[in-house]
Amino acid sequence: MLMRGGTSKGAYFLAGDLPADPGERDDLLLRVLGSPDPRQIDGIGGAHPLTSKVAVVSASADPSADVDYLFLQVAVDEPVVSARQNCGNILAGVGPFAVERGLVEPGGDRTDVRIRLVNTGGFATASFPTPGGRVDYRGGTAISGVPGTAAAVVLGFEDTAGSATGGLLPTGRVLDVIDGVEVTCVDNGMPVVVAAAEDLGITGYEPHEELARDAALLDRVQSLRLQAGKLMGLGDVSAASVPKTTLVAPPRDGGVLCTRTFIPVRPHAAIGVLGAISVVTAALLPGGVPGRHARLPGGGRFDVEHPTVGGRFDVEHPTVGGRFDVEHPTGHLEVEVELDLSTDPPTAVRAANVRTARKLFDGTVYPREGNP
Ligand code: NQM
Repeated sequence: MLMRGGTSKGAYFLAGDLPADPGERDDLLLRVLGSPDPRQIDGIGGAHPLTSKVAVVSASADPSADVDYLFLQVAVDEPVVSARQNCGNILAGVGPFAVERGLVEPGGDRTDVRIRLVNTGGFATASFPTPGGRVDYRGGTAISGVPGTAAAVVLGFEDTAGSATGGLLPTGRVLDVIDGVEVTCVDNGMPVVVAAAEDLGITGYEPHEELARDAALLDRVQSLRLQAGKLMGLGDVSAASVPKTTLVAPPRDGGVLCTRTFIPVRPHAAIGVLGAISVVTAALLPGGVPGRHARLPGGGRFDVEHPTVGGRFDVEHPTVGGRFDVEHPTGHLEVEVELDLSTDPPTAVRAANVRTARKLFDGTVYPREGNP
């Protein structure tokens, strides 16, 4: 089934319809999507990382989950399929797909599907309308980057900290200096290197197309993420889709923070779901880079010095969080994030986001024959 999930698009498969051997599976998926080829002309990929994605879904063996979701990023112009990251956008289609394929019984007017995130561990619950026992994709929810409106798919996340790296602060610090630039390396569902846009010589308000033409900037982003990858315990990330890099600036359109994100070096027209959750997490840590540029609501009393993140927090009310509007090149992404600062490192309590998804096509795909 071809689905739009949030601001991404991908091919959704039942695990049992794909080869069990990961090498054979990846070889097939490259041919299905049409990679490697910058136009993916001989496959169903959309010639962009955000439209060259795959979800593999199966009933979960974990008693606390309904389904398992494995996300695969199929590179566009290289013969590479990577399972090293989550995708919160493609996740939005997983619950509806599970109901469409009969893996989950619809639960009345709305159905909640509990999803195990196979790539990284952690869980998500997707809640969406199923009136009369059928998924209803129609609705009044607009998300920026998608024309029109559709039904809301409400996503709640648990256990996302250290998704690919093992820790919320994978370097063990809230601040690192790479190439003379202060960065905060964070992983609350997505490993991200966060730096101030001004420290890389841009305002942070440039259109993403302009950033894509700035070869010197892209070289600096690549250098930052290669070194950050090592510090974050990810090893050599030259061929990996993580970590992402996000450059931040003060908000200028009513949000809490303005962002320009690179996936991993190509500028994103928006920002990923778990990417935004991770950047907001970093902004909530008192000693981190993005907090200096963010306009965070509330604040609260900070009484005690935190050993790792430096800032002070209220021991009686150690939970910080709320709903945050993140500005990106083409609009806004709203995420909910809650952290407990009384632990060291801080604990990611929960996160949430509203997406929409839509079934686009259901049928038989005919992969190109031969080697990718
Ligand atoms: O961060 C792009 C996207 C994503 C990932 C990327 C995502 C997420 O916008 O949860 O959704 O970071 O490669 O779909």
